[in-house]
Amino acid sequence: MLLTINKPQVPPELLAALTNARRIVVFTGAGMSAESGIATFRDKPDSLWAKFNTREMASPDGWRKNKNRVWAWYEGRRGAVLQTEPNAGHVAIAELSATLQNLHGQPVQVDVITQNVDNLHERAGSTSVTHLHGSLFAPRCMACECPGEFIPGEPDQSLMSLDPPRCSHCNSYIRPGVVWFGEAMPQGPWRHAEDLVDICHVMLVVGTSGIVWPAAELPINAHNLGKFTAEINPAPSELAKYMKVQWTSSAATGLPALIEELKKLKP
Ligand code: BV8
Ligand code: ZN
Repeated sequence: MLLTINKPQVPPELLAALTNARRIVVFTGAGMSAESGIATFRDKPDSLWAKFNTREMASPDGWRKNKNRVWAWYEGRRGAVLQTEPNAGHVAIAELSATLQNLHGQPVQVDVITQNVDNLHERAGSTSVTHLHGSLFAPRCMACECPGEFIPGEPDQSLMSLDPPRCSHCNSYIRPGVVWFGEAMPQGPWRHAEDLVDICHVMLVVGTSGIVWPAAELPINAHNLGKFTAEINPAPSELAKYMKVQWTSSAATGLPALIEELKKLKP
């Protein structure tokens, strides 16, 4: 019995837009890392916000009330990321610039803007990655903001409570280096992301529900600035109405298929 894996049909208008682009932004959310086994937040019964309460786990108030619970939870998430690998989608994004440059010989800049706090884009080889919501790998002192050190060794994902480490400068608590709900967006990455959207030709939106603000503003700005916008998501998101192309596919199947089709194109 011949098993035919039906390869996703790459939208031709997306191929054309990419071959003419010299600056490409890839805007990603939790769906980008889903096929690496990292839980998303909303779209599945076992998604994080189905099991945990954002106010308790991802807010300044939750940290004030129960630091040990919150620290253990983020260390568990860091452990999960350390135990997995970038998927074929992360790898395809890291290959996009070279693939296009081989096609037409012109320099192409690909910038990733992510809501994700994992390091899978970097581990896949992407060199321009802007984290809007911080990182699991950038703990800092909650008082003097100095970078903090993790307790050596693999984080134990089963712990429900764990003392946060102390700051070597002021002995205050080290907190997770992420942006919690109700916290202002770090201005450096935010401004940089806004600048990248202003100068891009194409924005690929991969694996986000487009529910969290102000991050969701960036794809909408790209649309309003007349950029070519395309979404890759198994289910149309809140952003679908701002997309020129809504491609019903997954990160780890759609993006590699895109690279494969681009490699077939003749200069
Ligand atoms: C702030 C870090 C003010 C922590 C995160 C305007 C309107 C309404 C509400 C607000 C508003 N403005 C502000 C708010 C409040 C809030 C907000 O947006 N609330 C939402 C819930 C309505 N925003 C904030 O609080 C922001 N701060 O506003 O501060 C302020 C200003 C000045 C001074 C003081 C304060 C800060 C928000 C940042 C929160 N931190 N993360 C952590 O990770 O624990 S957000 C976190 O959740 C992620 O970073 C990400 O951004 C978001 C999850 O969304 P997605 O990534 O899209 O994931 P989701 O699960 O929802 O969807 C997955 C998608 O993937 C689905 O579409 C699915 O179909 C798709 N998919 C699944 N599998 C695949 C796939 N796609 C492709 N391939 C697959 N295989
Ligand atoms: Zn300190």
